[in-house]
Amino acid sequence: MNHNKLNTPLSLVAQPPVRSLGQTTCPYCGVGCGVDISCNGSGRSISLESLTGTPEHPANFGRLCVKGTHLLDTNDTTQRLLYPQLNGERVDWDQATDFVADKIRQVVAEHGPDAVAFYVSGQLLTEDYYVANKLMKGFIGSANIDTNSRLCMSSAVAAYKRAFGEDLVPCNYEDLEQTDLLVLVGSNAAWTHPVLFQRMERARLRNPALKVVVIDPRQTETCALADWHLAIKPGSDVALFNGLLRYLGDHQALDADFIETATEGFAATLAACMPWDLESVASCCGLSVAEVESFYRRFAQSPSAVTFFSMGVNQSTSGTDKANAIINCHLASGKIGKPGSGPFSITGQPNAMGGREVGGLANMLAAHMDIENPVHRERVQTFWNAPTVAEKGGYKAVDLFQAIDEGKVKFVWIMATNPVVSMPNRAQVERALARCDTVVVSDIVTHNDTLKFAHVALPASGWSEKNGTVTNSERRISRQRGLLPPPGEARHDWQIICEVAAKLGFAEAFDYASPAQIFDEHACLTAWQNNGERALNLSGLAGLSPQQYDRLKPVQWPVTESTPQGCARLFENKRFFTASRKAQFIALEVLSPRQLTSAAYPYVLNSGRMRDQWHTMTRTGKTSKLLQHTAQAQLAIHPQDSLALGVVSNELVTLKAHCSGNAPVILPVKIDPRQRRGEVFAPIHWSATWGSHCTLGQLFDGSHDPVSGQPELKHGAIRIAPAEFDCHGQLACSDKGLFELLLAECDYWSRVPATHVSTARIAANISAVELCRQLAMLLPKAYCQISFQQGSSVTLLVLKDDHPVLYLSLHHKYTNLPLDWLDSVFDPDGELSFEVQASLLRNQVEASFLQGKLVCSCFNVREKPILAEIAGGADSVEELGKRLKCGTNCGSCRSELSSMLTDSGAASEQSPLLIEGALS
Ligand SMILES: Nc1nc2c(c(=O)[nH]1)N[C@H]1C(S)=C(S)[C@@H](COP(=O)(O)OP(=O)(O)OC[C@H]3O[C@@H](n4cnc5c(=O)[nH]c(N)nc54)[C@H](O)[C@@H]3O)O[C@H]1N2
Ligand SMILES: Nc1nc2c(c(=O)[nH]1)N[C@H]1C(S)=C(S)[C@@H](COP(=O)(O)OP(=O)(O)OC[C@H]3O[C@@H](n4cnc5c(=O)[nH]c(N)nc54)[C@H](O)[C@@H]3O)O[C@H]1N2
Ligand code: SF4
Ligand SMILES: [Mo]
Repeated sequence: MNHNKLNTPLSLVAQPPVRSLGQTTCPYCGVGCGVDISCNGSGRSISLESLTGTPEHPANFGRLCVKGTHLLDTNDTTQRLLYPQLNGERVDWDQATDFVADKIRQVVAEHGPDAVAFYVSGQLLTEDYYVANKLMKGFIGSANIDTNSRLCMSSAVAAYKRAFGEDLVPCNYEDLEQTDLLVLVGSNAAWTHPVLFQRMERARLRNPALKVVVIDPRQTETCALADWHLAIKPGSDVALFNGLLRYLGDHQALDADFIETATEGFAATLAACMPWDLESVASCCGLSVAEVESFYRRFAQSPSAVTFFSMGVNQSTSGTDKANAIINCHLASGKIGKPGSGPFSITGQPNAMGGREVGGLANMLAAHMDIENPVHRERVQTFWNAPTVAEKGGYKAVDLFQAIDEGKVKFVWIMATNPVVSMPNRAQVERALARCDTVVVSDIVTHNDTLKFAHVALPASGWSEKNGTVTNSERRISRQRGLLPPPGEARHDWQIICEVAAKLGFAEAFDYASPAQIFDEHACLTAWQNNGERALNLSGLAGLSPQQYDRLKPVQWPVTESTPQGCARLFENKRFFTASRKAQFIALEVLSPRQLTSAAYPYVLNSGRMRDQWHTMTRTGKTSKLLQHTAQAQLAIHPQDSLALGVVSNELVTLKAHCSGNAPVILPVKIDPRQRRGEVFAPIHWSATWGSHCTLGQLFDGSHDPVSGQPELKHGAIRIAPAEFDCHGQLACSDKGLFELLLAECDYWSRVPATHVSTARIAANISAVELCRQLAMLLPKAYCQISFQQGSSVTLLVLKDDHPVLYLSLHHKYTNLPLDWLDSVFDPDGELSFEVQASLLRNQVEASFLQGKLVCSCFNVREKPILAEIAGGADSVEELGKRLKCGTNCGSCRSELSSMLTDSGAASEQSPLLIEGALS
């Protein structure tokens, strides 16, 4: 007998690896791509080994963008919130939820239910969202539950409701491939919905007749696909589409039969468009008459058209009107309810649509029923068996933070969103949260700008641990499956909400054993007393067994007896969901943005997304791989404007608005001829966690659309001036604690993390020599310091056991070493040669490292080798892929490769964007 084996504990006996396939959904954008994950092990000792797109998922057919491709690189448990905290101290769950429930009870007793609010997120799963909405509206008895989706697609929701009687997105992704005309309005899909953009590219190749129009003040990467780019004056979209409606009328391009049988309000709407002839439109939109006319002619003549719209439409003080102006044109030309046609609002977040379904906005009830409608209220209350039901709409996001600031709301529970960064009027949001009696934050990370204000921090489970459903932009419900156990004591959002509900005395109504049960209740509610009144009907998904729920295949709602496999396209029968069953035209006035430029604030501030980052970077910021494309926030500005300001590329400028608060925003300049003059663009992702002056939200004043309540986040009015600092520099330090200590000494800092070392751009109001002396005083005595001074510049290299711990270079004007070279110097496995030390001290780098910026993150291909191949004859993206592999994996850089080819005049005739094996 083998005694050794007998004495070995069971867990140490080598077990054969258990391999399995986990199928789930990407947690980022509203495309809703399926991902396949190969898992190893079981129970608590499971690991996720590799990830690919799900070949059979109808949203992506196997493709993923760069963010999805790198999901596993950001999924470790570092920086995860692991335990509940009360005023910064670890407590157990019972203490935390007792505290939350007691506070809610106390505030309701003293000030009424409207003094309590939830601020939730389109990144919650439908099941989380459902219980949060049910608790607030049916049991606490207020409608004060609003969501970051207010900042995202509430204008589209309001427009759909006005036109169709219900919040219904008529189209699906196949329409993008079946259309003859694709109009992208206020969407940078190449970066923000990359897998859909790849489908558009492919459609373009298959159908040479397909034309693409991009309507965006900036010339974005999306324009690589465009036949026409209309660089519209910001905020002027209503004029453009009002003009289109008039043009359709003037050129016999109306669908009179459809207008007559399926719509109402056409005559008044057309009358409101009469002032908008070609000249007036061109002048209002800052375009030429020829540009306007060629777009109009194409729309009028095209047998089908999809208008794909996003934040350039929604995030506006006339966002709802912009969306209705688009819808009007589709109704008038009958380009709706048929293949390849329709006004297609594209959602940003993975579950913005699911949130809409459960009614997670302050002006909705649940299952597309209305708060103002007493029949709906009664119906929902009875279904929930609830003690009460909110009788009027609650505070919408901007008003909510104002109400907190005014002391009207005394308790707020924030879930899965980072409003201190993402809301406009940051100064007010910070003040409101600092004043609020109780701020509860459920999040997955230990630090973000909002958690700084939390009295209670609750650790939620994250993607890869959560179990439930999400609905994408084309109404497709997909399962997100929990593959890993939540780390530490983290719990699922729905569990946390239900536990608090139970402690409030509502245990019976929140006694769910699993997300499957919650989903079932939601599906039943959509079907309950529906009678064809509401399109949102999931009766075909009611009563699923836990196994059926677990195996649920992606399906587009409505799912009913008549559409058991789901429904790809709405309104094919020309029946809408208004009282008359007819679609409504909305007559629209052209209004200017509210935060207007003036002599004091002459520049228009536009803001939006970068290719590789997700929102406030709590996840995508964790891997240096996703920071290589854009390492730092920059302000894109037209060359003439930078000349007028006297700033050159990479120099720091200060940005101020009338609502700025005390400190300015400070960003380095990126000179970009693709900007319109007088308009600048900044990315939204960087926050106070990332830099001392990266608080963009303070520059937008909270002006919002009167119908939807959606804040304007594309049109701030700002003043720009060169930032005055006496010294500028670069800091790299491998000791994280020391790094933070040093940053705190600088007047300006902005993190640029690398793999082996923390680095930052810094600046101060003292001389380089003085700052160096001050920082050196904070260093441990045992370290070896070598410094080098030349004129007003100074460099400092600090070594421990011959390994670099710190590198600091300070100058009167900013210069920096390339990040990847610096990073390689700090590689703990590398050797620091004398030559490298000398280069560092002289602030120089060997030429071989200067390969330009990273273009393809998957294969680490940089700008210079690509340009060299283009110079050497590569004339298509495909050819570049063959030579360097760039663009052949996730494809996110292909539009950029295409731009590089076009810029260098090398693009071949044939559209260069397809790669072998893309979507079939
Ligand atoms: N990489 C990445 N992808 C994302 C996200 C992310 O954080 N990172 N977030 C997701 C989310 S939640 C969302 S909502 C979507 C947003 O997706 P998009 O809406 O595509 O992205 P944005 O960059 O916010 O803005 C789109 C464009 O609107 C333009 N614009 C500004 N003003 C106007 C105007 O007045 N008229 C017109 N026609 N255009 C205007 C801007 O110049 C910008 O290029 O992206 C989703 N996808
Ligand atoms: N200036 C400007 N501002 C904007 C925009 C703009 O274009 N310009 N866009 C707006 C838009 S469209 C959007 S959608 C918002 C997005 O803005 P936010 O929603 O505020 O940004 P995120 O970084 O996505 O915040 C999500 C938070 O939830 C946490 N989290 C992740 N998963 C989970 C989970 O499962 N459970 C819990 N409890 N927490 C989780 C993350 O760590 C993070 O802190 O920004 C808006 N703000
Ligand atoms: S396009 Fe990218 S971010 Fe969006 S769902 Fe697909 S993989 Fe995720
Ligand atoms: Mo969004």
